[in-house]
Amino acid sequence: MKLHCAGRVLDLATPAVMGILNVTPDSFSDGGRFLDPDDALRQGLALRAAGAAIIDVGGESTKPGAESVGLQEELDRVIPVLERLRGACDAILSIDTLKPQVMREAVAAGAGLVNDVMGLRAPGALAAVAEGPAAVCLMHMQGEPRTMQQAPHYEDVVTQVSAFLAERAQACRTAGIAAERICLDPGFGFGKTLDHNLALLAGLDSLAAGPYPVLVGLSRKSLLAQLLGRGVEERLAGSLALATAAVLAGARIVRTHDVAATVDAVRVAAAINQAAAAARRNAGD
Ligand code: PT1
Repeated sequence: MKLHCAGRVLDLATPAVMGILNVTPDSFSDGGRFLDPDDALRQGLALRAAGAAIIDVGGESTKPGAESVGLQEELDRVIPVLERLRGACDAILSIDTLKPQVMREAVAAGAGLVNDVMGLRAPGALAAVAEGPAAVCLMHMQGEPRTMQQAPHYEDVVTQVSAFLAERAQACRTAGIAAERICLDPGFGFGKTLDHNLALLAGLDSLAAGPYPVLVGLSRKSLLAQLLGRGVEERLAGSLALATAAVLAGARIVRTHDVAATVDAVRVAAAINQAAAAARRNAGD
């Protein structure tokens, strides 16, 4: 499986790690640390050195309860960081945004992937991606960040999330975005209870069996507080367990704060997947 990101081809035969670079004052685990563009550049280079194939730059927090930021504020945060990273780092750059104008300017500044937790539902977002060369990550979210955790409800979370993502992928294709430019994300923690998140992880193999690569973001999320009772700085082991489970189920991109440790977990899980594929070939099916 491959993802075509603005002239670069990301080979996902072995799963890739996406490192998180938050340029926000309020992100849930590292808010305010990389607001200065030169600090953000250093952090981006560190994520790359630790093994991230993709660096995901975000200027608006979408964690539960987060408030939105204005267009100019978001541009002022992310564009200088993308411009610096483009010149200094060979990772694929990703822009985590909901706003079509940020998508456009970020791609012009070097982003090869648009990571949209709204799945390009904002007016003009499909066109903003279609007119450029970047890939897109379509994520599922029920509700909006400020209120999405108030009363999440599904009849069948795996079926509904899969149907939503299939519909958004089709909307992209209709807008002129090639299949090779699309990846999908079930949106762990976005309008989901603990049971919903666990059901999605347990059913991830069915989404991963489809035509599009699957990205997962589980790093340090509050489902680990619910499962383990741990604070945000104490969730590495739990996050690695979730990343391992996701790759065993077929996830191709893992979004994380903790790149070096996650690269190891992903490599272990990928080796198990390869052994499973070899065993299937030997059995002749
Ligand atoms: C994600 C993701 C993202 N998550 C993609 N982009 C965040 N593609 C930002 C909690 O429960 O999963 N996929 N961009 C961060 N969002 C959250 C959500 C952070 C929930 C924390 C929680 O703690």
